[in-house]
Amino acid sequence: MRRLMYEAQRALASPVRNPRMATVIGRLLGAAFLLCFGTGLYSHFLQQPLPGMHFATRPAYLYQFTQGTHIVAGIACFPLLLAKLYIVFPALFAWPPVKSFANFLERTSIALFVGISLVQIVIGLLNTYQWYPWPFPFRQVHFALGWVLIGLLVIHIGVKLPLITRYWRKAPDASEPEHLSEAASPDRSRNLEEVRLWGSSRPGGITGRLLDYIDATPATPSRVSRRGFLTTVAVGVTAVVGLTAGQTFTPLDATNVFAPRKKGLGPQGVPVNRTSTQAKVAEVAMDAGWALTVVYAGTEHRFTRAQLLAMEQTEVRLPIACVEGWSQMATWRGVRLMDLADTVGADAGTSFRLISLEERGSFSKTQMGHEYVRDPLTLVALELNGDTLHLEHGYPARMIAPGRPGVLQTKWLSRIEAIDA
Ligand SMILES: Nc1nc2c(c(=O)[nH]1)N[C@H]1C(S)=C(S)[C@@H](COP(=O)(O)O)O[C@H]1N2
Ligand SMILES: [Mo]
Repeated sequence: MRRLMYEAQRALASPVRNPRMATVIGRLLGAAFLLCFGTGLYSHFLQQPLPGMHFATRPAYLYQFTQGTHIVAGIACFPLLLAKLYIVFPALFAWPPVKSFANFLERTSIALFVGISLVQIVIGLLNTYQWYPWPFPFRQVHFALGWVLIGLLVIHIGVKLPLITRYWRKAPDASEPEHLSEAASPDRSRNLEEVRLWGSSRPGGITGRLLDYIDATPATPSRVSRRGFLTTVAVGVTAVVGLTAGQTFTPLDATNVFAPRKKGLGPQGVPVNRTSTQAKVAEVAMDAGWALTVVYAGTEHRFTRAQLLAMEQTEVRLPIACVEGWSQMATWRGVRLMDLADTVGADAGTSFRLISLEERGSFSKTQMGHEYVRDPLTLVALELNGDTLHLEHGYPARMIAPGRPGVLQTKWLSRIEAIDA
């Protein structure tokens, strides 16, 4: 077995399967992971703030930028992770599989790291297509796995630190062991001889045939050159990013072929994530008796659409920036939330709970910190892109605020309640 594995490693030897290349790709992958983790934490806490947390409301495109980065970096992980696995693949054939307890821990942590990384980027990608072929809640699991991965990343870097520092800048030269596998032995002919003897004892068996194959395979490593490999990885990353990033990054709109959302497609030129039918609000939202209820200090204040339209109207340019990575700039018109808050007598430190006509759904009730309430760009929007707000965009009124995730831009508003401090 040992010899078989040894020869398998030898057959897999390649100029790109070396610690230097593992370091080069590993750095990029590590950077992408850290970007995903940082932007992911930010997105998570915006949606589920810890007590006392406050956020920057500007620049208005802040969340569009952080979440766009999250998705782009996550998508780039696909070719990078495949490249990394390609490089270290021969290590699977190390024999014995476990040499010591430390070695066992190292290999187990790497197996977990690889497996969980794959799960993380796959469920993240499927989430951007709103496809959930699993029984668990996406957001909580994605968040928890993020922490696990950061822990495993720290362990991985710690274990590999000697290799990483050694190959951080330097290309491997002839005096260094070139390959990650142990099979870079100069003693190939003697080995092969033994292998042949051993293999021929099982003629026609799988082992025998594999050994015949290895025997017939020249010792010269594969012809994948370092430059060719790096070019392939670069083309892969450019392709997956270039063909999707246009969903949030306007200059790439023309090449947005694979992303789930396309800029400008949808009623009033804005995509719709959840329709009024899915949210089961079509009827109540069109009811002529609708009024927005604002609750402060136990008193309910009702505002009909006509009354809201009679108040001072403000026009703002703000994006819808969905957690799923797409975003769309739009022109909104309506009443400043600040003005409504003043009208009901709320003070500057008041945060609000936003309640939708939608009865079910995890974002039918959300919270808005006072920093957003008091931002002059935050509107109870009544119009979108020059027309009455479309039912699918939240008619009769929706919230729009700078720097917030799409999920918190509540459509089909029903009530706004002050939260007791
Ligand atoms: N009441 C309610 N508001 C909602 C949602 C929802 O499901 N219900 N979806 C949110 C999400 S996830 C996004 S990205 C934006 C999308 O707004 P749009 O459909 O007008 O583009 O609305 C948000 N507002
Ligand atoms: Mo969203």
